[in-house]
Amino acid sequence: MQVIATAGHVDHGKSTLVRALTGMEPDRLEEERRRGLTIELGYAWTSLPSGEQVAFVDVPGHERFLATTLAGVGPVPAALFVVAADEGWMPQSEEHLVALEALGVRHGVLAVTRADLADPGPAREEALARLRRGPQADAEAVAVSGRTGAGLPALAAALDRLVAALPPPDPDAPVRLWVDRAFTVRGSGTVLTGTLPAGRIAVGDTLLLDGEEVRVRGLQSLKRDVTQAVGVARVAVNVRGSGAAAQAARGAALTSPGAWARTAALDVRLVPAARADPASVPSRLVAHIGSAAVPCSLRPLGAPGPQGERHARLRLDRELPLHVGDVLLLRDPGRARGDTAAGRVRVLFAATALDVRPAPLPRRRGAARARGEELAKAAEPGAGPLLRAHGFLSAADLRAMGVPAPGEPVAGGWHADPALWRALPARLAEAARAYAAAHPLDPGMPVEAARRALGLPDRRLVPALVRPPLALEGGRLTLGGSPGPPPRVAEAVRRLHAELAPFEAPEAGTLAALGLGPREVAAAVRAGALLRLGGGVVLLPGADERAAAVLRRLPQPFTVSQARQALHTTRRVAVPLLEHLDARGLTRRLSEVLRQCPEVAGGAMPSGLPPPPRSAAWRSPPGSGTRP
Ligand SMILES: Nc1nc2c(ncn2[C@@H]2O[C@H](COP(=O)(O)OP(=O)(O)OP(=O)(O)O)[C@@H](O)[C@H]2O)c(=O)[nH]1
Ligand SMILES: [Mg+2]
Repeated sequence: MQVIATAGHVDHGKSTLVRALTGMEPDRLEEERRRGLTIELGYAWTSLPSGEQVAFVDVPGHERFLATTLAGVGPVPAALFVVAADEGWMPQSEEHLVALEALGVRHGVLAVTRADLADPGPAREEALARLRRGPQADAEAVAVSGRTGAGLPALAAALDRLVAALPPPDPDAPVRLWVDRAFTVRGSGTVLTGTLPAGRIAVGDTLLLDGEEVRVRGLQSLKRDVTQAVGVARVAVNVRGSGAAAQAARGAALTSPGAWARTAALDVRLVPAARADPASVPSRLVAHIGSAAVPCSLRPLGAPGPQGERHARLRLDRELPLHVGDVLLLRDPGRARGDTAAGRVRVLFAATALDVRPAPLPRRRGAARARGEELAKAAEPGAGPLLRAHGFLSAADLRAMGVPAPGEPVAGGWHADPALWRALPARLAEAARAYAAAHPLDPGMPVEAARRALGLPDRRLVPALVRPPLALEGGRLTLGGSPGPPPRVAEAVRRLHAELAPFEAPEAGTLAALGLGPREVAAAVRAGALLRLGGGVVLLPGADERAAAVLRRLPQPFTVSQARQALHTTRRVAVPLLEHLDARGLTRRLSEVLRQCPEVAGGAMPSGLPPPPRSAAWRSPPGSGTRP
């Protein structure tokens, strides 16, 4: 199926032609029939000679109903452009053509109607000359009469050729159905109709209606029940949902979840419409896209370029689901009836969305111009310029913006601007060094602090930026190498060296007097300046190796008490020291009370040492009488 919208000046015979082609009545309102004027969008359909189905959205031509006309043309890929043989090119012919150009509707057929009333030749030449300068340059022209039926077969054949030439839409594209009618059916709830340009809707789908979840309960296409519809199609969707469904009206959008950026702010490239006067841009405009018409304000970003193109930030009065690359038509709502007869066209700009989630502009002077220059640099909208502006975008962000991902994410599903990503490891190392200098007692910069220091959106990015000698240990960034304890701690440890016997553990009071609180002790232990044993006991570094050497000289195996005496220390130190030696494999625990040094287990004695004294101690019953 294809969907085609009519376009053309009031009374030129659009509705008559649709009626003649389809046998269906596009003007459904009593008022329309009475006044002989289309006021609302009309819908009709038929099969072309090829068998292809085509649906028409019939728009009003009267200048007062331009907003309705734009809602009809907006979501549709092709136009049936109507010019009356007896009147020729008229103001709304011009205005509608300019609108088609701004909306990017490039496919169409020209019907020169009322050919029974006048020679269609002059009107045809005039119209084709104008069309050739615009988006419908390739349109075929056919002279017809809606009254006599002359030319209708030729028109149907031309429509067949038009339809065959239209690019096939992607059936897997995300859904965005701009609602052109919403009504309530007793017992079934809300029905939304619109032109589905691409993608697929099926009964049972969960979609978003203006951001709110709804379920598709039923589906019709051209008045027939279907289980699914694939764009291009005219569809009527029966939805179940809470608030949004009841309030839905023309301009609402039914979208695939996660596939569109709902936004009220966007940065755009403006191309002035033909014959628009861009010098006098009002500050309040109406933005048209699909069937939506949303008042908006426009803030220029810098001065216009050589072709009059310029950049601006649009602020919409309500959020719309948009992709980068979408084109919005900007209309001047201020001009009154009769205005266009003077040749003024109310379509001012085609605005192409370059960023649908722009960062707030900094308050400083020149920020708007700088942003405009940044936007001007990007030839095509896409991931590159977006990442340059945002630094990071998640895969989900890019999907919602409708932008293909540029290769693989750097980490955690994030894509990064390549230049920024290259610069970040050095900045991370710098931040870790600065942190270490500011927090000498900390074991390293916490990952979260690093994320904040670098302004990263996610802490999962931090590990991917660590380069040696920087390392990530226990959720902190360490500088690598052995930087030694902070100077104050080193000095205190030097004084301990002077005061303590080799296997003497300082008391808590001694440590405190030297300024070695728990944090300082921890820093000294990390730097290897103190050896921590169990039970809060600390010794000077290397005490374990030296103790093992002494113990090797004892008769094997030996008791805790024998070890304590040999080391000239207390039980408070000996017990955790032996456990530490066990853990390091320097002693082996044989029983509750006995240990030996592994090196001498086979009977070999360390050479060069005198045989151990055969003191009485080793013969005393293990564990008895050995307490200090
Ligand atoms: N003689 C003749 N009259 C026509 C022809 N087509 C339309 N008309 C008449 O022209 C008048 C306007 O026709 P419509 O089809 O309502 O025109 P329209 O373009 O739909 O008008 P709007 O929707 O209001 O913009 C009606 O009186 C039609 O009967 C035609 O081919 N021949
Ligand atoms: Mg009409």
